[in-house]
Amino acid sequence: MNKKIHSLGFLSQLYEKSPHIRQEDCKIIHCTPIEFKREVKKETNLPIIIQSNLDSQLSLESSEVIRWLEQFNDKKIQVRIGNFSDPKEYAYNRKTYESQFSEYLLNLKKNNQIDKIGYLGNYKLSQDSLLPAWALPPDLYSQNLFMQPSLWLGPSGAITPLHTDGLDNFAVHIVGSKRWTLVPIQHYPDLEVSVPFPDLATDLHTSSIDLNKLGGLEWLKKNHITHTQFICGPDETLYLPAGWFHYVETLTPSLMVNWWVDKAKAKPRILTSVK
Ligand SMILES: O=C(O)CCC(=O)C(=O)O
Repeated sequence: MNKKIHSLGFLSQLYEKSPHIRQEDCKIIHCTPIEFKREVKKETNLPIIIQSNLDSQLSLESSEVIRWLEQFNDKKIQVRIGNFSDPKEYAYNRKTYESQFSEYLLNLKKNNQIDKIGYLGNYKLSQDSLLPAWALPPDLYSQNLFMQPSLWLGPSGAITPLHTDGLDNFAVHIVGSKRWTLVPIQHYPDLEVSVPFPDLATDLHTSSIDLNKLGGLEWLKKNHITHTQFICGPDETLYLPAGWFHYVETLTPSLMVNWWVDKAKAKPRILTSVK
């Protein structure tokens, strides 16, 4: 096993400073937006699901969603294809095809098959994109602490293999549900990690463990890797503290917008205050 802790980026500092989380304490916390700041101050470094008070009950067919997505219709997009759970394809041999947003959306509605249409993951929204309240992170921090958000749109079966981004993340689930499997950064040395784009993305550290092939939770349990797994869905925002490894499976056709905290403006885990 590659036990190396790559000294690139902020991850090595996070690794040094993160509290050790025991399996019995590794669970997802649920709270309201108001309770969130209080939860975060406890510095447990645990992920939190924030239940929105909007109760928007949206689907890909809702008129608000259709109207919102229309603004992207003419955009050219790169859609991920291939073996989604394969870490090598994710990190090093990523395959994409070019499409137009409107065409992809139409295909997604007609044909919910990952091998036919692929996954529009991490589509960066431009500065002039309009964002409705149900796509925003909880109104607790100044909007300018966040980087431009990304949109994730895809059918069931879309998988993002195990990796960490080194940034605090608010993943706003708008339509559909995803299963998240999380591993705290203390297990960095056990996860055969590499940095696929050292010049472009120093904070993207990917694991070569193919959780899909190895049997997911069973593999984690067998190897005594602390972990938690849960499903996150509409009107919920996952707060994922910087450093957590995540493996994400789309369970039903899904639309999500995620907001990374810009570390040039706020230290990763400002929320839990890594000095
Ligand atoms: O939803 C996904 O497929 C992956 C999301 C992700 O990796 C992230 O929000 O950092």
